[in-house]
Amino acid sequence: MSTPYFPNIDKIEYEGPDSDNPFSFKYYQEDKVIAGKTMKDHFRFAIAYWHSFCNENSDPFGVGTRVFPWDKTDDPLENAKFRLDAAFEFFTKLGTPYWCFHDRDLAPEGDSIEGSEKNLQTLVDLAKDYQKDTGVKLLWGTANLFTHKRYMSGASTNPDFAVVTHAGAQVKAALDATVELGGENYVFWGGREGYMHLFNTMMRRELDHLGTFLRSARDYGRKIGFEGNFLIEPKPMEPTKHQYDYDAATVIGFLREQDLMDDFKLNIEANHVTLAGHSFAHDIAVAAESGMLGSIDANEGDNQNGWDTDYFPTNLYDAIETMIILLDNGGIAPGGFNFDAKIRRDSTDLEDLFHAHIGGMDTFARGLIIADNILENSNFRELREGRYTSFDSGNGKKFENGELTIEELRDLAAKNGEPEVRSGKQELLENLFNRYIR
Ligand code: XUL
Ligand code: CO
Repeated sequence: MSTPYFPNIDKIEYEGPDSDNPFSFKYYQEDKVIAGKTMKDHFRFAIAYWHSFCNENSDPFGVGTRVFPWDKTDDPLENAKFRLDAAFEFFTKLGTPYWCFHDRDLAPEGDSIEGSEKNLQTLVDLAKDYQKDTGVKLLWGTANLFTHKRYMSGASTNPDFAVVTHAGAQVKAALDATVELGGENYVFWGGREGYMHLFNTMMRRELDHLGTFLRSARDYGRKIGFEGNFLIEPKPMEPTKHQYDYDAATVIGFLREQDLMDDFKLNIEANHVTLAGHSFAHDIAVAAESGMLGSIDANEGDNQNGWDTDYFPTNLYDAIETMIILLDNGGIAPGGFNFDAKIRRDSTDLEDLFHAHIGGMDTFARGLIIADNILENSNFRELREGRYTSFDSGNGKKFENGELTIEELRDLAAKNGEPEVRSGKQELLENLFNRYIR
């Protein structure tokens, strides 16, 4: 590490909820064991390279507001090296064990395929040394198949095959980079894979191209020794009006149809799920209960508007709900919690990046403590599972096993008469949940 980019900030330590030091964790204590695992292992927190180190926070109405001290020269490749240095200083000061990147965050595009590959390789070589020196690991890599104008009508679903070949070149290089850096997962977010209008779209053809593309990426990844999960990150809209990877249930159906269930899982992003009209916990549950939960992009939307705000997560209630599902699921590994979140456009101090991540990590850590307390010390599970006891034995069990015909169901209804009315106890459960928030 050369220059300190965050000279006034030391390593962030746990000081507990009573500390008034904003540069300390109030709940996240990496070695604290909860439900048989350290907090570090529960979360496997990762930093999103793009938002934290590349995104200058421009919006459709104005230019960027963040000034990056690592943009020291006019040469984008040289700046990419300074950026890497700043990023690893940040990771180590914050104490997050993982990071995630897109190919183009790490290194600028060259003026040919070979030029882009060379730029990426230069940065991968450097990143390898930083990873070795700091112990920070790569949670996942991905390819940016949406910024360049050639991808304006999609990447692997583009109606022009020539564009598909470029997407292939980029994914190949991004997979090479991920494997070389020991990445534990590889992500596909749909980017512009979707459509703006059916008038100019052959949807079936595009979906099949997406499946074929993913199978070829999978085959290449396995060939070069990638053993981790491939992840699809659902999102219903933005940038296209309709994204093909709409939500968890849609993606699972697609993976099943395209024979990709063995190699792919899902990377669930909170704000994408809420854009699809669900709660964050809904898609976590859909994925987990299908054995398809791969990883999480932790962030938050805004109840008052309908786009991808990528706020840092501060909603404790959502965090508790998520952690209850994860505790039941046996955790998130080999995935993790990547903060796919950005500081606000007017959060212009470099240190704001620390406040944002400290807040996100503390929110989930506190959520974990409360979730574990609810599961261990309340009758939450009994109340939920108790509603289903009629399926635990007798004819209910037979039905669950697929051993009853519809005629037999009819005869049982006729014989047993009107069922007893049984309360769902929602309000009781909501009150129980709130009582544990302390
Ligand atoms: C976009 C998004 C991406 C993916 C990676 O909404 O979430 O940053 O996580 O391409
Ligand atoms: Co994301």
